[in-house]
Amino acid sequence: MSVSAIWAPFPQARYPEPVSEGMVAWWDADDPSTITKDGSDLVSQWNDKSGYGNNLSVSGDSRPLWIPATGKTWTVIRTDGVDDYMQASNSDSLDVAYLSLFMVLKYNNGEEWPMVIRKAKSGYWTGGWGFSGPQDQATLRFYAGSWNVTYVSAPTTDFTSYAQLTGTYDKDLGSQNLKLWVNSVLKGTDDVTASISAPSLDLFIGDDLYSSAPSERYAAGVDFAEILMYERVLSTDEIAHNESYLNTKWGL
Ligand SMILES: [Ca+2]
Repeated sequence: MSVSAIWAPFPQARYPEPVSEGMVAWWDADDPSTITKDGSDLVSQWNDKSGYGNNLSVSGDSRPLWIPATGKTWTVIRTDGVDDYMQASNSDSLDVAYLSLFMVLKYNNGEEWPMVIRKAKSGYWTGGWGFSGPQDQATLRFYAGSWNVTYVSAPTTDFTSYAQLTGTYDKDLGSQNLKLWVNSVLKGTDDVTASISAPSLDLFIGDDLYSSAPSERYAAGVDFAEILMYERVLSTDEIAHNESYLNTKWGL
């Protein structure tokens, strides 16, 4: 028996694992074992790999589309920018006081005030944290506390190709509590000390349900590749590790 025959059944790791300490959600669109879809590739569930069971789900016309691997990208989950979203029920683990967020995504289209990811505190505009756009969609904002007051912006054109973003929020810093990097370049900081803990509302990607009618929702058409969420602020070395993991994995 040849060496290759002995080892062939064992899959080789393609990249190192992300930091695990403090991870409360891990959605990986390139892991088919986490995705439930129908024969039309409409996704009804996208499971969390953190161990906390913060699974995303949705039904009916709001199901996003699973996109098979093409070119340098792996498989991704695409919200249509019309009515697609996914929702993770509120949980103790998602109710964070500190935050590190890593995402790989591409922005395709959306409505005014497109909402990419959000964990609101009370009412869809209020409190919590998220990554969303203003009315003109010229920028996308990583915000904490208040979507229209305390945020760091990046041009939406940063995300018209696949990009990696890192956002951190440390409520205990005296200033520069909120930071956003895109492709490892710091886009800015903001001073905010508001609580982002969200005792009651669910986490959403692609859109949310906290407005009165579908016509008043804020859909974002996004190719979601991977999302990592932590309940603590990762160190500089840990951030570099996760960015290297994501950039290597997704060919950025
Ligand atoms: Ca749809």
